[in-house]
Amino acid sequence: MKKDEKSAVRAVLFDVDGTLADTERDGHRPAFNAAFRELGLDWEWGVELYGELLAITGGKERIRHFIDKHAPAELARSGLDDWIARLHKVKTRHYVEALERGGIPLRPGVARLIRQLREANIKIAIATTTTPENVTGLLKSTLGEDSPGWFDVIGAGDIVPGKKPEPDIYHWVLDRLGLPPEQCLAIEDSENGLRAALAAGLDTVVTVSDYTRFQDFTGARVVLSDLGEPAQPFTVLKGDQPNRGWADVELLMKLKT
Ligand code: XBP
Ligand code: MG
Repeated sequence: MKKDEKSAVRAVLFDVDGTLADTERDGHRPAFNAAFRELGLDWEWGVELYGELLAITGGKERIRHFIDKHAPAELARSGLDDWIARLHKVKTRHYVEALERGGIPLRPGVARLIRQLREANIKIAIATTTTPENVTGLLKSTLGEDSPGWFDVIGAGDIVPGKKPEPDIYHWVLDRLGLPPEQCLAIEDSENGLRAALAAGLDTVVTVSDYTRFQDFTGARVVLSDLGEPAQPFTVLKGDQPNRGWADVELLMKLKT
């Protein structure tokens, strides 16, 4: 393989929560709280507590961690795992309803970059910890009914045993893309996501979100405020200043060389 072929970006793998959209504080968090109320629990995850709970990826895993730390009396509940799964299903319903109301927009530059990648015949894929319905719900409510079909691979939720920071979901997606990591690029917003992508051998662009701004992004190719738009350029938080303020195909290609 020639060097150019080796370094060309043939696919971009997008994380979802925090990367495509700012979903956590005003999307997932209220959906968890609505599910707690619906099941008669007096739990309320505030903005700050939720920021701490985000260290645990996966909604079911996050609830389990909360019980361990803050509600240990629930550990005596029989069939605890099934009960958590039921509670989480209610949460997913509330979250998808919020998406259907159009409550969660894409972050700057995301729709533009996705369109440009498609025009350039670069594959696009999703590698996320979140539940599959949440991914299709977000894509449909923001990019249109047929947009899930734009993605060559959507890897989401419980299809792999280890959630991020384990690299399992990235391995799964790369395997289905049939591409080596050297020909792909990941876009992530969190330290857990970055660790997962790096462990799968992927060059990674980080676009920070409010919850992740101060995390450790050692190893990222570049850390940006967001993907930027010509009229609303990004800020470079770590890495070389590119010659423009928005991520496009040319800039992503440059990052690989
Ligand atoms: C996302 C997550 C998810 C969401 C909630 O992490 O950790 O758990 O917070 O989704 P990442 P579910 O962006 O690194 O993939 O409740 O559907 O799990
Ligand atoms: Mg994320």
